[in-house]
Amino acid sequence: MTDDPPFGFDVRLPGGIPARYDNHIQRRLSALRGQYSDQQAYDAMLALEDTLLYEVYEIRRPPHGGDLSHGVSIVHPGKVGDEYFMTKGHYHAVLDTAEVYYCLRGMGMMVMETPVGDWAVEEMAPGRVVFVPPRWAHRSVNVGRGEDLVMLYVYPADAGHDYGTIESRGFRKLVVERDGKPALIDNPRWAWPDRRSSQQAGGGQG
Ligand code: PAN
Ligand code: ZN
Repeated sequence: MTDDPPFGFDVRLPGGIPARYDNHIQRRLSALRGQYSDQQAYDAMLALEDTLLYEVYEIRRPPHGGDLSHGVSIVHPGKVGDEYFMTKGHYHAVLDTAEVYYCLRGMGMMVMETPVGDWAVEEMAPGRVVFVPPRWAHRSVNVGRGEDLVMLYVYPADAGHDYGTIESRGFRKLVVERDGKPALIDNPRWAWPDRRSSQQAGGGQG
């Protein structure tokens, strides 16, 4: 618990950089190693430049259950092969914590899934809110043409981040460009989390 006084700040468009923030994260292509399905395109792009994919302006709050971390995420436009620029994506370390996103600018997809393999994708456009329920991993994807995807987010300050699960198998669905439009395809690298090992274990029973 802190005794911080209330505060307000502007998020001016089109830039979307909040007038107040505590921390600025920049994530580049090298941070998404292994996440893009077209490895050749990834390697070729990285050889040229470690391109800036997205930025987060964080209003950090102490990890207290009643407090709310928030900020603005900006995913830049572009593709690796035919797969759009996207965030790493994560589960919250405290799995039972939700998040709200509000799209201020651009066109995007929020790709979500649960530890038992349920998945969902919600479109993002200016003025649209997406609610990410507790237990749902989430990744934002910029499907716009040449425009930043700017979103305000709010989540419990004690949620924390678990990146490892997504790093190891990715999301179940990938967002790629097909005939000039975004489309969902299955991620060949993805595998059933728990069932795989239990199927193998039960394989001898016919
Ligand atoms: C967001 C994300 C932000 C960047 O603040 O952290 O969009 O995505 P990655 O953290 O996956 O790199 C959020 O969901 N916080 O919980
Ligand atoms: Zn989150």
